[in-house]
Amino acid sequence: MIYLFDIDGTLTPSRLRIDPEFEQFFLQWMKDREVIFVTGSDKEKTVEQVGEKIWTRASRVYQSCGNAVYQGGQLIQKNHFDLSPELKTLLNEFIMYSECPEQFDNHIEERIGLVNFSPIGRSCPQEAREQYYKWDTKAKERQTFCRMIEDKFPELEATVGGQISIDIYPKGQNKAQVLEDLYGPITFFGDKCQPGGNDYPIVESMCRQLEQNRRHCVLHEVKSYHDTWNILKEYK
Ligand code: M1P
Repeated sequence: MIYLFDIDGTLTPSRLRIDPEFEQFFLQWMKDREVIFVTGSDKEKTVEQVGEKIWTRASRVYQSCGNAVYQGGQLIQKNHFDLSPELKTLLNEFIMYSECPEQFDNHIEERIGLVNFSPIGRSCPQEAREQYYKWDTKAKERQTFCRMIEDKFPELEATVGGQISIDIYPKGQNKAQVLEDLYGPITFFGDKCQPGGNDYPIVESMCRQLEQNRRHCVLHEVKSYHDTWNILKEYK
């Protein structure tokens, strides 16, 4: 069985370090199991959040929604995606017209095979991050921006990732692409499993494979790492 985990909101709070007690539990839990990660984030952020030990103990890590693949600590595969001037212009307009309460720097982050865009700015302090997330849950600004990007650029896909940003990549280069790389039964844990969320493509694809009897799949939609922890305890 392959155990596939999202990171932000599933193993850690968004962009924060893993709970030290859960870290110890998880390191034990990983022993003799095939554990794989899939996240919109880049390697540096993921290592910072889960720690070097967990990151390297995983059999494989799919960063940038599967557009950068690491195994044994090495980058073994990557997809290209260049931010076009037209997309940059649209993102700059979003920054200007965003109605979010406060804004900070670092709105556009170019990663391997993916662009991460944050209307509030990735440099926001933790308190402003939490406030934006609360505000956006009602205002649904990120969902609106995702729809606008996909309307203007039908060759692209935009999905809501963690608390303050969206992930943008070429159509189809979403998290579901990792399934093409993995053989055998899969158990997946993710928090953004509803339409518009960046775990949704993987969930949709797993449900299809299950219906067609192509793969045995188990799905766990969690609200936080606490849910994941409680579920994993049952696997002991
Ligand atoms: O996995 C999706 C995103 O999760 C976090 O998003 P945010 O900063 O919006 O909470 C980050 O790890 C981000 O890099 C990542 O794309």
